[in-house]
Amino acid sequence: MKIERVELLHVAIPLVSPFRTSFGTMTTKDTFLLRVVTDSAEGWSEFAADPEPLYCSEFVAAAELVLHQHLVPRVTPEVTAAEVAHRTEAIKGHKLAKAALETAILDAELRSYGMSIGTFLGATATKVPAGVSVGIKNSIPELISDVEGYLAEGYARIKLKIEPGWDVEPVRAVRERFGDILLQVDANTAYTLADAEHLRRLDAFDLLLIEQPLEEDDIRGHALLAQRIRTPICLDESITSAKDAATAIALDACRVINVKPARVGGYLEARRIHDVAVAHGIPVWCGGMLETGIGRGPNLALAALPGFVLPGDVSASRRYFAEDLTEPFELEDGFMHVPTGPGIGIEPIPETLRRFTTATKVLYA
Ligand code: OSB
Ligand code: MG
Repeated sequence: MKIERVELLHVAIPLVSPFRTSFGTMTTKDTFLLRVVTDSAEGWSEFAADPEPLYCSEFVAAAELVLHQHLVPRVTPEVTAAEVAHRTEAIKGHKLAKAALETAILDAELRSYGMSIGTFLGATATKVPAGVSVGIKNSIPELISDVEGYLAEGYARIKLKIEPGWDVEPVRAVRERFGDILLQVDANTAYTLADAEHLRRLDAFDLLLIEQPLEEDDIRGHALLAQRIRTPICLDESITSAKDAATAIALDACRVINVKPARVGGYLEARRIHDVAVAHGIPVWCGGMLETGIGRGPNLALAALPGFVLPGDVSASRRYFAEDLTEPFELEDGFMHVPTGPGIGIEPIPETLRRFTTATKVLYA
């Protein structure tokens, strides 16, 4: 497949409400899309990180530079999606930037074959149960009211963001008020092993899992914590490859894995993590990064693989945005439908994209 043009489009889309985590508060989805034009089809992707390196070390400006100067030159003019990781291997790190590049090329390639990404990855479901990630709130009543709204909409699972000072009490309040719902928490690395006894108090609430309690590079810490709490540990930030997943599983550092395609360099590596996890009997679920429809479409396809046995952070467009860049993804009886069209199965609405685009840059022509 011959690449003729690569464009980077900065977009800024307001969130319906601020999203607060242990690492910061987001009010706008401020990122970029990649558009790859080839001799046979056009492909789209979305960069998953933010303007500031708070969730991970990558950020928008750095990704733009590394794509322009180091990644795009290595894949042009002729490449297949399967070759992208290999060709860019010499460039250390920058997995989210690599994922954006590989995904746009994969989208173009699959569109040229008329094949959906779900079919390509091995999806076995046509719809997937949707969870929702609920940010840190100013008060427990505010949290209860938000969770009540999401449950009324039909979400199949609630994830509460936690941090020191906002953990046991909000979890207790939600459990007491809503009873036997699927409930889990995400700390985004906010604790240390010294907090083990405190975190053990969460064992009383029968959570599905606690996501990434400790630092990203602390696999051993997670293994030690796992011996001291009953709540299953799920890793997010720590897992950046199938190799990491195999290591974490072998060291008993996690009993569940959050698979985010962007964090691991793309959908091909995400599928390998799924395969490693399935081989070890480790359940996985599809994480999210508050993506627009461009990121959500392919995430839904991944979430339809058979090892994705827990509801993912794949919520409806309206949970994030009053207006999405694509036709909105909607919740139906607690499920989200997997796109079936060629490639990622969704594209930006031109007029909407134009309104939300703040700058365009040609990376290759
Ligand atoms: O840790 O899973 C996370 C959003 C941005 C960055 C990191 C995370 C999240 C979420 C939201 O939890 C998931 C979503 O609904 O997209
Ligand atoms: Mg997380």
